[in-house]
Amino acid sequence: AELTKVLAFDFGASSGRAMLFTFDGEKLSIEEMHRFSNDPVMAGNSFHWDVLRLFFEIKQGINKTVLAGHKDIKAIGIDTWGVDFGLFDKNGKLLGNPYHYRDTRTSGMIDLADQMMGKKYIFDKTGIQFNFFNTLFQFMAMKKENDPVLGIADKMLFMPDIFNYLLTGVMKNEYSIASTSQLLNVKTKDWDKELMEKASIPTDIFGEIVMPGTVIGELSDDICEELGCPKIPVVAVGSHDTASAVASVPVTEDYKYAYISTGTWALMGSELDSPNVTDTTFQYDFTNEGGVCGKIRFLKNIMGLWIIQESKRQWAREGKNFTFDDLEQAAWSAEPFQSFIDPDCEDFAAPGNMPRRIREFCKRTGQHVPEGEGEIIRCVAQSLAFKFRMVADAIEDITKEPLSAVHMVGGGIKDTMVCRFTASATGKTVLAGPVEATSTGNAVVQLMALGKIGSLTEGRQIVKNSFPVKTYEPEDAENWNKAYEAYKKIVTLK
Ligand code: LFR
Repeated sequence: AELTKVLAFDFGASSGRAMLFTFDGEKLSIEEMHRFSNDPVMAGNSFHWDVLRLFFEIKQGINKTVLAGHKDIKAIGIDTWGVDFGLFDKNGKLLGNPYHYRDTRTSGMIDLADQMMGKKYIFDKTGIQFNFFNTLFQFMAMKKENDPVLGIADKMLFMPDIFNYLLTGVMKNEYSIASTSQLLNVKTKDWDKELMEKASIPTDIFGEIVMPGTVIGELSDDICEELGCPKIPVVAVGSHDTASAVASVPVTEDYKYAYISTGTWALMGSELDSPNVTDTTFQYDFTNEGGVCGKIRFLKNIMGLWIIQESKRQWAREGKNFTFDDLEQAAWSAEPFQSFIDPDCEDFAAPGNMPRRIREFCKRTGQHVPEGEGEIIRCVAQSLAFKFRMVADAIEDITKEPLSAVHMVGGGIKDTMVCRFTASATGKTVLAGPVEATSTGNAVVQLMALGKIGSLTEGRQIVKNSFPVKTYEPEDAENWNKAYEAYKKIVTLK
């Protein structure tokens, strides 16, 4: 059979990778060509992405792929986390370092926006949930600080748009990533200038929106010269990582399910054909993000494995170098259901000493205070699983249809404890896989752009044929249900 190779770059908040996908017409195979850490830098009280370093890693990834004998890749696609962006002057030069979405300059901006426009107005226009870090609030913070860069900015590009531009010289704004900004109109799928005017932010720096599957351009001559490669097309994929991850959910039959794209974040929701922008959705603070092939990602952001990852980093800073396996072992030996946290409480949003903040949360809420790492991890993992239950209940309440299964995809499924807990907490079968969800969805859209895959359904069938899916059934329903009642006294879904 004819083989088609594409290269998918996927950037997460803490690492990135270049994955080579080979498609034989029926199955995909995957090979890691390059993996690198993504190390944001705190400098002068601001938290930034090291964007040139990340671009360097893209070039490394292409070069390694070429050197391994894969000059014949037919396309390249890039996805990253949402909302963050860079500004460019009229000569096409980058103005400063993009900010990390966890930078605190946006604090207070949701309230300010509420005063200026009303949250309901913003939600009705955009269909997007209120995350303090949304692009809208980042611009409002720049405006409030009189950031001089705003005066000379000519174009705004989101992170994946930046990399596409640096590779091809072409500036475009891809739809799925643009939808995360809270500046896009959910109905027209184009920039909402009226909203921008009301928010007193620039209206003329936003570019042409292109849909996932659009060819942005080819590698520039300079890049080809530098890397010794041919003029490979660069495809705008579902360039928001979550859009790519959802595209890989291996569902081929028609049944109601929720997906959870797990990693640092857990994005839980369902896929819709059109946006759900109602009072109920607004109250639940669900989001309608843009997906591939015209789909809407109706979901909620849940702070996923972030608290566990950050706890591990804290223990390392204290000289205790646990592996994730060590932590899982310790958690299994801790007492179940002793205390709960709300993973989405703002206490846990910024990096820092999570074990201390968890203890403080439990103390403040009159619960058993978890001590060792086993108790801490068990507390976080169970709290996360119950949050999934809460969101599953909300989806069922909004759509008035029961969910028959939960599909978990992404690197977070390596945490088998959380997968098991999710099945038990939700009382639903969990189907876990693919683990490389984001890069797989990225590759599927590239292959669609190349005309090798005909539809999203076909793509999902191919993913199902290609990668393992592990099943987890609920256990110990009685105790989990009882504990859920206790959890609901501590945590509410807002
Ligand atoms: C996941 C993700 C989420 C987004 C968050 C911040 O990696 O892209 O979807 O809300 O990061 O951008």
